[in-house]
Amino acid sequence: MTSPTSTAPSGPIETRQGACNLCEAICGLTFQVQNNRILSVKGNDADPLSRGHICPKAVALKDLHEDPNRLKQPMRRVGDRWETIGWDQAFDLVVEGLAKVREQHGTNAVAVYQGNPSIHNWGNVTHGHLFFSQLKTRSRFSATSVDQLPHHLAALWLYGHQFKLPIPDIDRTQYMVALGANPLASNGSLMTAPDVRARFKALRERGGKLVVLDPRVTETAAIADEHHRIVPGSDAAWLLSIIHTLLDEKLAQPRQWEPLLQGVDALREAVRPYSAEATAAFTGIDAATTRRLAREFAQASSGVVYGRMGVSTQEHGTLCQWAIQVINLLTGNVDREGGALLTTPALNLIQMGLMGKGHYDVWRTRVRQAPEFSGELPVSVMAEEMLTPGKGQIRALVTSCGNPVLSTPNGAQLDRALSQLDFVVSIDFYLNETSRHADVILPPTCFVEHDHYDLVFLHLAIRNVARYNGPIVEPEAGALHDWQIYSELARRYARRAWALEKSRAWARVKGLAGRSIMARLSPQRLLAIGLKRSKAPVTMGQLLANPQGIDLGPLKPSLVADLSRKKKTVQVLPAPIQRELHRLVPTFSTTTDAEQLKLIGRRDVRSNNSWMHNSARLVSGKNRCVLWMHPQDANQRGLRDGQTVAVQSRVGQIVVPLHVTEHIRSGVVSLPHGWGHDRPGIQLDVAQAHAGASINDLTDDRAIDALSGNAAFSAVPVEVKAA
Ligand SMILES: Nc1nc2c(c(=O)[nH]1)N[C@H]1C(S)=C(S)[C@@H](COP(=O)(O)OP(=O)(O)OC[C@H]3O[C@@H](n4cnc5c(=O)[nH]c(N)nc54)[C@H](O)[C@@H]3O)O[C@H]1N2
Ligand SMILES: Nc1nc2c(c(=O)[nH]1)N[C@H]1C(S)=C(S)[C@@H](COP(=O)(O)OP(=O)(O)OC[C@H]3O[C@@H](n4cnc5c(=O)[nH]c(N)nc54)[C@H](O)[C@@H]3O)O[C@H]1N2
Ligand code: SF4
Ligand SMILES: [Mo]
Repeated sequence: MTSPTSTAPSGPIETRQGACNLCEAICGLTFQVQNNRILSVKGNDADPLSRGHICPKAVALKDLHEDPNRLKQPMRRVGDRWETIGWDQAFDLVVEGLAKVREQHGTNAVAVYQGNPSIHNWGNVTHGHLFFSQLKTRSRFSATSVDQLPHHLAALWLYGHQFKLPIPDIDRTQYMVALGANPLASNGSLMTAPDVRARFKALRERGGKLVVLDPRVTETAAIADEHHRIVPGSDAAWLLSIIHTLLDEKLAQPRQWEPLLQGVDALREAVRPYSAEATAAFTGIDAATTRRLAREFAQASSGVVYGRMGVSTQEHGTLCQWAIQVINLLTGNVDREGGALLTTPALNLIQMGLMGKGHYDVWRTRVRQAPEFSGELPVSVMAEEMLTPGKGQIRALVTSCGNPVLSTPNGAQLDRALSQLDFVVSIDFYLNETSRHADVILPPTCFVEHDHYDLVFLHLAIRNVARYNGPIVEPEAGALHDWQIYSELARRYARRAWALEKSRAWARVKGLAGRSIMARLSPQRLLAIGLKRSKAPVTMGQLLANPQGIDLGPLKPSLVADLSRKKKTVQVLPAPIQRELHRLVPTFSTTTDAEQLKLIGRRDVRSNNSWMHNSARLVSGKNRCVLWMHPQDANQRGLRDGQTVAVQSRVGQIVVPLHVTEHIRSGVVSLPHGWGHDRPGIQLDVAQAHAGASINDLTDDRAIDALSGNAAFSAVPVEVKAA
C-alpha cells in the first residue's frame, strides 16, 4: 500500500514549522512539504528553546506518516481476522460493547489504560476526559504508574499540589547532581530541555559541576565531572545520607524557606540511622565521597539534585523523590535561580484549576489493596484485577496511546489477561502487542496531520516558552483526530448511558450538555478561549504569527510567595514517609547478595518506548536489544561477548544476545524496554524483523514502591545462563 498522495504530480515545495512530540524535549522543526508529502525534517534554528536541535527520531515522524502498517480506518475483529469498517459502525460497536459489560458487571468492570502519548498529543488532554469520565469507573490506569508517580506524590505532600514539580534550572545552575537519569539519551524528562548536551557543556564552561549517579556509564555519565556507579535500588539510602550530612554538619541553609519549613527536628531524628558511613556498603559509595558531595552541594552558589526514571521506578521511588526535594529545600535551592523552579507557562493549567491538586489513598484496589492516586490505580495490579474473579473484576478495557503488554511489569501475564476479557477497544494507529487483543481499533491521525500546542510539557520546561503549530500535512479524507474520536465517543456514550442512568438527577443532564458543547470545540478553539480568559501573556494571534515559538523568559521564583500568601507551610517529614523510613532501615542494614545479578533498564536515542521500532532508519545498524554485563560477571559464568543468553526472573525468561562491557557496575545487567515484537498477530513488518525481547517479561508486577504503587523496574533479581 502506498500513500495516495505519493503519485500526485509535483507541485510547489513549501516550508512549514512544526514540533516533534515524540519526547519531552518538544524540539521545533522545519518541514519541507510537496504535494502533501514530507520531503525533509530539520531542526528549527529560530525556536527559542530547542535552537535547531533535533535527534534522529524527528525524521522518523515522516516514516510514521508514510508507514504502510499505520492503520487509517477502524477495524473490527471477526474471529481470527480483521475487517475494516466505517467510523459510524465502529463507534456503535464500541459504545454497545462497553455499555453491555457495564450493565452486566458494574462500572468498575470497564477499565481504562492511557499510555504515554496521551500527554504528548494535546487532543487527548483536551477531549479524552469527556469520554473517560463518563465511564465512571475506578479502574483507571495509565503510564504514570510505570513512570513519574512518585514525583507527583512528593509534590502533593510537600507543596500541596501534584503538579507543582520544580524544574531544574540547568541554564543557570552551578552544581547539578543527576540520579537515575540519562538526558543525553532520553533528551530530558520532567525537564523539557532540548539540546541538553550543549546545556551541560555550558554549565561546565561557566565553572559549574555535573555529578551523575548511575550503575552504568551512560552517555550523560561520560560527559560528567564525576560519575559514581551506585548499587541499583539503593538511592533512597544515599539521599538520606546526604540529608543526614547536611543536618549533622550544619550545612543546611534553607534561606527563603526558613519560615516555611516544619518538622526539621523530627527529620534530623528520622535520618539519624543513615550516616554516610552506615549506608556506604549498601550503596557502594564510600562515606568520604558522600560527605564531600553534600558539602560541595551545600556550598555551591546554586545547585539542584535531579532524579528521574532510575530512582522513580524502584522499590523506594517515593522516598527518593521526596528526599531529592528535601535536599533542594534544605539548601534553599527550590524556587531559586539556578536551583529548581516552577514554570509560568502562557496557558497555566494549574493556575486555571484545570489540573487538580490530587489525592491519595482515598480508596484501594480490590485484590492487593494498593492505594489510588488522584483517581488512578497502579498499573502493576491491572492484570490481577482482570484475572481474579469476584465483584468488580475487570471485564473490558479501553486502551489509548498505550502498549501495556510491552511497557508494564509482567507483560506476559497481562497478555494472558487481555486475551480473556469480554471486550477491548484500542485507540491506536498500530496493530501491536496490546491492540491485537482489541475487538475494535479506532485509529486517529498521526502527529504531522494535526495541530499542536504543548499543554503539558510547557509546564515542565526549563524556560517559559509558548508555541502553536498547525498541521504539516493534510490527513486522508474521513480520518479523525484523537479529539474527534473522544468527542464522538463521549456524545454516543452519553446517550447510551442515559438509558442506564435514567433515575439519576437532572444535574447530570446539565453536566452532559455542557460537555457536549465543549466536545464540539476543537483544541485550538479551547486554547484561544483559555488564553483569553486567563489573560495569558500571549494571544492566539501572536501564536499563529510565530510558529517558531515565543520566548517568555527564564523561570522565576513563585512558590515561596504563593505558599506564604496562602499561609501554607511545608512539612518536610510527611507521616507516610516517616513510616516508610522504618521499613528501609532493615533493608540497607543487611548486606546484599553479591552473587545475585540485578537487572536495570536502558534508553537509546534511536528508540522511543515500544512504538517507533517500525521505522527502518531507527532500527537499522547494530542490535540495541542486548544485555549488558560486566566482564567479571561474565567470566564467573563462563559467558562471552556476542553469545546468546537466557535471562530468568521470578516471572519469566527471555533470550537475548550478551554484550560484555566495563561500562556497567559489576553485579548489574541492563536491557532496554519496549522490544519483544515477536508475538503473533501484530502488523509491524519492520519491528517484527527486529523483534528483540521484552524486559517486561522479566520485571515483576509484585515489585512496587509501597507508597505510590509505582512499578519497581530497577534492581530486578535475575539469573543469566548460556541459552
Ligand atoms: N522495564 C521498563 N518498562 C518501562 C519503562 C522502563 O524504563 N523500563 N518506561 C516506562 C515509561 S517511562 C513509559 S512512559 C511507558 C510507556 O508505555 P506506554 O505508554 O504503554 O507505551 P508506548 O510504548 O509509549 O506506546 C504508545 C502507543 O501509543 C500509540 N500512539 C502514538 N501516538 C499516538 C497518538 O497520537 N494517538 C493515539 N491514540 N495513539 C498513539 C502508539 O502506536 C503505541 O501503541 O513505558 C514504561 N515501561
Ligand atoms: N530516546 C528515548 N528518549 C526517551 C524515551 C525513550 O524511550 N527513548 N522515553 C521517554 C520517556 S517516556 C521518559 S519517562 C524519559 C525518561 O528519561 P530518563 O529518566 O532520563 O531515562 P532513562 O534513560 O531511562 O534513565 C534512567 C537511568 O537510570 C539508571 N538507573 C537504573 N536503575 C537505577 C538505580 O537504581 N539508581 C540509579 N541512580 N540509576 C538507575 C539507568 O542506568 C538509566 O541511565 O525518557 C523519554 N525520552
Ligand atoms: S529530542 Fe528527538 S524525539 Fe525528542 S522532541 Fe527532539 S527531535 Fe523529537
Ligand atoms: Mo515515561
